[in-house]
Amino acid sequence: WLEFTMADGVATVRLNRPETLNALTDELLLELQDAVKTVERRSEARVLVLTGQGRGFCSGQDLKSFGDNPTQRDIGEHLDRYYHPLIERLSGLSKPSIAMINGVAAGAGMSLALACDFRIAAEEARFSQAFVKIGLVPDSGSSYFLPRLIGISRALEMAMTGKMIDAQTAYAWGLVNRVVPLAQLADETYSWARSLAAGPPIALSLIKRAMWRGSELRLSDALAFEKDSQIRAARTEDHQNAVKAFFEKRTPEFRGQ
Ligand code: LHQ
Repeated sequence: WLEFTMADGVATVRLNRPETLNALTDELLLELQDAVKTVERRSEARVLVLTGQGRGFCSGQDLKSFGDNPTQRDIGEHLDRYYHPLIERLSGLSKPSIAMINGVAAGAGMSLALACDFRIAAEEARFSQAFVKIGLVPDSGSSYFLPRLIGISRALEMAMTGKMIDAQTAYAWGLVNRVVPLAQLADETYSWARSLAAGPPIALSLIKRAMWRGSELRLSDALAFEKDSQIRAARTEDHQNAVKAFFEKRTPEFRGQ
């Protein structure tokens, strides 16, 4: 249910159930997990591009295959088995990942795009936290990634209304890195992907980890780090001269000492 191709150091994983806008079945989710594992393992794969076949990127959980009336326990097991390992592997991939968003991304389909490092969207792309429309809550990482990307207020707006956001709005909100006409989507994505593939793999991997680490420090750790920095800053002549200048009502001159 998906295509895996490799060229110029770029691995492309294409969801391939276009008749359902690439809705996620158990089989497809397991294939996706395997594909991400393969990208992690193969050294010639230096960047991952995730995209969809047809007019959709991904419409989220296949609502037909999931059954009519799942119990809470079923859903918990389902998430544990099919979604969580995938989202952790995708987000934790030691290589850059780009979601090439060719069309609608809804529910867990939007979560997949959020778990990538970059999002490049066609003008036709649309985004919905569709969960609430069927009485559910954001899952597969949406509650983690979305507020970090667009802020809590807009994340709540999307999550509580489920409303469709167009590509331009997604760009304005910082949800996607680029919006391009559909005809240029592949060119734009692969030129970006190839330049990442030519980058220093170890440094890229460390940068990715450092950025997430930085955003995940607990307040107490962040305060301790700030304190160390502040002690160093407060010892400088520049700081002492600036305080003096303040009381003397003149502009300080910073000398880097
Ligand atoms: C679909 C789907 C789909 C099956 C379109 N399934 N067929 C949930 C539950 C349990 C455990 C774990 O996690 C989750 C997480 C989730 O992802 S919950 C959210 C699930 N996704 C949705 O609720 C989105 C449902 N789809 C839609 O709202 C619309 O299809 C969107 C807005 C995505 C696109 O609308 P349109 O462009 O108007 O296309 P369409 O609705 O006509 O869809 C085209 C076909 O695809 C259609 O089939 P048909 O035979 O009539 O041509 C749809 O039935 C089918 N399809 N999404 N998720």
